[in-house]
Amino acid sequence: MSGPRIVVLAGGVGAARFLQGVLSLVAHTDVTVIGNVGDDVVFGGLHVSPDLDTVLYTLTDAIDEERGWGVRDDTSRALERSRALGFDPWFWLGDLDIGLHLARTAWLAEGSTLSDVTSRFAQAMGLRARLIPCTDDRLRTVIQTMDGEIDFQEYFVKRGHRDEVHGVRFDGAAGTSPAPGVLEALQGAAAILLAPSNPLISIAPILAVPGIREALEQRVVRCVAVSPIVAGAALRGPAADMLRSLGHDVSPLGVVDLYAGLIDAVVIDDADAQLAAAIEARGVSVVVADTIMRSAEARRNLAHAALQAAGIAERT
Ligand code: FO1
Repeated sequence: MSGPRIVVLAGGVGAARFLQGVLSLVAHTDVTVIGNVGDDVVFGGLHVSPDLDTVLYTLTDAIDEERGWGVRDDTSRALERSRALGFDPWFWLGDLDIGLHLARTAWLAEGSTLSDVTSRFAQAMGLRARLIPCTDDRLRTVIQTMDGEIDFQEYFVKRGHRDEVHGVRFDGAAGTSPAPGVLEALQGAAAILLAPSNPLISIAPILAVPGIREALEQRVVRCVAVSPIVAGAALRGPAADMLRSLGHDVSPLGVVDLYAGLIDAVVIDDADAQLAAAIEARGVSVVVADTIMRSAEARRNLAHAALQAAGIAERT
């Protein structure tokens, strides 16, 4: 029996952990995940889709939990060989992970779309939730710094996200279309959730695909965001520094402002409870919860808070 359909806009690690919570509460086949592709990279000729893969590996229990990305217990023999040959493997790809990128790269070269390839992986790996890239077209996040424009993974991994960010651009976004099923999922949803991902580099690229932001603006169901900012800091990654350097408030308030017109409610951490009144003054209702997601129980509780804010009663 199918229940209310839930659509989640998702980045990488935080989103994947939140999705584990969602899938512990609702039927997997009722969930559609729309994933970010702005941080995709072609490395050593292989097409890597870090955010899609992080969701796929996490939800199929293959993830390296400690790092939050890549395959658990993976080895690095291929990269060691490449280094011995004089290549600089600055982007770490484990041997098992490389197997997936080989298949993706080959199938894309044969003319398959990224969403076809993603659904083949999902099926082969036993993922029953639907995972769709936001677009099948080329969209790349570019970071503007003092040294000029830098590709996302070069900024994030090679340069250790140390550059001050002066701007973010989604190269190619204007010419993209939503992947098949994206708009239909949004239009048929009983609730839409924005995962606790970086609003500037994980959710914004998804919203930059023409049609997706408009679908959210025209929603007839509730849309709930989970703040990735807690007590003035990001749970992971450069979100706090980026918000600051781009002139946004480094708090759930800054996140809510970035989502103006797109959300009806936000889940904020207990540590930020004092911001509830200021957020509600902007017409966005607030649910206060533990958003840290240390354990399976915490992920489930956070998902429960978001679903409740969305007006969804779970079946379990
Ligand atoms: N993050 C790193 O900090 N260093 C890496 O070498 C690295 C490699 C990598 C390979 C595959 C993959 O799926 C993710 C990988 N990540 C790595 C994480 C990735 O750069 C980020 O988590 C996301 O792009 C940010 O959302």
